[in-house]
Amino acid sequence: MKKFENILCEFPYRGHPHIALVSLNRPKVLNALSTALMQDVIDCFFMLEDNTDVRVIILTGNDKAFAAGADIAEMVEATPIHQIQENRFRSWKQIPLITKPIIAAVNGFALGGGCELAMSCDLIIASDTAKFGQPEIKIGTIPGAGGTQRLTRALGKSKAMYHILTGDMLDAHDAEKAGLVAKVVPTESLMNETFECAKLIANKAPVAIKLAKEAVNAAFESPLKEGLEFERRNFYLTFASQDQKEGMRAFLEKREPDYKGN
Ligand code: DAK
Repeated sequence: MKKFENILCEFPYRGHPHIALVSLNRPKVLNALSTALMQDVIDCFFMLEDNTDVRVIILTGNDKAFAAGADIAEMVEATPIHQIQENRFRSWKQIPLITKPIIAAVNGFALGGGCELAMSCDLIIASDTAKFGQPEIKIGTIPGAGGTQRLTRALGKSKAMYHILTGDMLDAHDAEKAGLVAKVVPTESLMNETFECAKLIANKAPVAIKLAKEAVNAAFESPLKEGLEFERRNFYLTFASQDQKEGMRAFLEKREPDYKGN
């Protein structure tokens, strides 16, 4: 497994042949998302994407922070022209290219880019001490990696306005009530619960999982009529896979399916 400077990558995770764990690892700065860290994340995601044994990726931080945002020290003197010239944020745009499900396991702060990174994952499991927010307004800027769009879709306009215009954080239970978070669990069981969720996904047919992920994401990017058409095509496509035959036969034969990923 390749070594990265700013993250840890574990595969197989807890001995599971299809689950990988990626941990953000700049604890001294609450996992501030520097350009180098984000490059490591995306390089690692692509490495896992290319490994056909990997079916689910978990992304996490540490006890205090998932990530407290982009690295302010790196941004403070930036000019628009430098940011365009250096294309500093290019790795962010590549996250949607990952076709395997990514679960964010969030402990502590998920702020600014940290909240946006969690929202870029496919689902979020949060510890009961997690705090979400877009505090950019407090430092004279606004969200830049999807916060105004994804938080608004998750919370609705009024709540998103409140959090984005005041910079006030949202606790884990409010985030769950609003649908931003799939599940809130006690801090000490965050990784166990996330692993259980990853196992539930990893033992399904991998092609169907990818097609389902793609179809759910289409709900955010298309009008209903187009989204329904997209879903129908992906549904038909699952019938080209051996795993669909295996899944339905196993049901009728009252046994567990043995998915091969084809
Ligand atoms: N960047 C750099 N350093 C950070 C940091 C950050 N975002 N957050 C925390 N740190 C550092 C602190 O400076 C401190 O360093 P030392 O003083 O020890 O050297 C250390 O981490 C511990 O932090 P604190 O001492 O502040 O810890 P506290 O527990 O007192 O407070 C806190 C925790 C999370 C409330 C506080 O650290 C905080 O408010 N942090 C900043 C949160 C924030 O404003 N985040 C938004 C940043 S802007 C884009 C992509 C992404 C973005 C934009 C565009 N594109 C794709 C275009 C994202 C922008 C942002 O995220």
